[in-house]
Amino acid sequence: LCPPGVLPLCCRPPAWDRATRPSPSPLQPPGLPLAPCRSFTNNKIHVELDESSGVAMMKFKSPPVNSLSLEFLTEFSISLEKLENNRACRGVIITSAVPKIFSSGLDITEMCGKSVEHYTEFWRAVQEMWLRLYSSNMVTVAAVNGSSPAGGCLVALSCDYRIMAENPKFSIGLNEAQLGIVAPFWFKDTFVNVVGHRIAERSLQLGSLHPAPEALKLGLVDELVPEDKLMEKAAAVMAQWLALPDHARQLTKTMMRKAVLDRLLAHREEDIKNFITFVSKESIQKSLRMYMEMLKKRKS
Ligand code: CO8
Repeated sequence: LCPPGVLPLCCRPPAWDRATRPSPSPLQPPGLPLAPCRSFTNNKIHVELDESSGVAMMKFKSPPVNSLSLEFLTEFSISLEKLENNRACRGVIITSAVPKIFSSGLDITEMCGKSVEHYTEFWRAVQEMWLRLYSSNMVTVAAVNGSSPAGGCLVALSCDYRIMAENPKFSIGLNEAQLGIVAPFWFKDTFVNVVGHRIAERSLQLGSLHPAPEALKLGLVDELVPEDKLMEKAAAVMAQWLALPDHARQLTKTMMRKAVLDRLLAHREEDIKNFITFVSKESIQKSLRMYMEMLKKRKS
């Protein structure tokens, strides 16, 4: 039994497995064999698997800004699990179908004026998404084709490789301090593992959002490429990583990431409690409301 708020992912059938596919499409004439199930779409994410290369393309499609709402995070975790359980899939490229935005990070409305039960469920879903992505056995490549603040940056940082569109208007970083909130320790750990302690410390304290060229200099992204070459490059990088035997790469990845993953796993419930205590404070609620108002004002 899953505790309340835990996604019962382990209980779901792998929807990509042709043998266990529940029923043929209504358009499928009776008696004909099932066509290979290659794509999967839900409300906020579209996934397409090329079974010949073993590479899936995951596209965020939740306009206006791909904010990581509870529904989004749930779909994200389920999509990752489906791919992970599909033997034909060895790697996933994560990108956005929304122009100019990779992801605007956690949906701030999920953290404003909600119940303790809601905060618990939401935060568990944030943890679940990160645990699945950061520990994935698949090769994960982020093709960052737009701005990527806070939780959006965490998604990119959790991948094995980051390629960003060469557009100085796109920025990336953990800007929590600008909202008057603090990046949780596992956001920080993930950041430190990519850019090192000094850069992470300065960037986190200042809540910096780094324009793409600066992000490259800091090592926050691995490569910049012209926007129209992004997917091509992501596919080339993926092919390079997939040229190695999976087991050696996977064991190495586990060795590099285990300590950080174990830290959250050991303190998961405490981390939820801390989040609830923090986000329930009137001063934090005020900061978040003011930030949302600032976003709206900036627009008008
Ligand atoms: N959550 C909810 N709504 C959002 C978010 C968000 N993260 N970001 C933008 N929106 C909304 C805007 O309010 C606006 O709504 P409306 O249309 O109703 O006015 C709509 O999306 C479109 O936004 P913009 O007009 O600003 O769109 P632009 O294309 O001009 O800019 C940006 C896009 C650059 C993404 C911009 O919206 C932005 O900077 N957003 C804020 C990003 C941000 O700071 N995210 C941080 C979230 S916090 C987080 O991820 C981690 C927190 C972990 C710690 C928690 C401990 C308490």
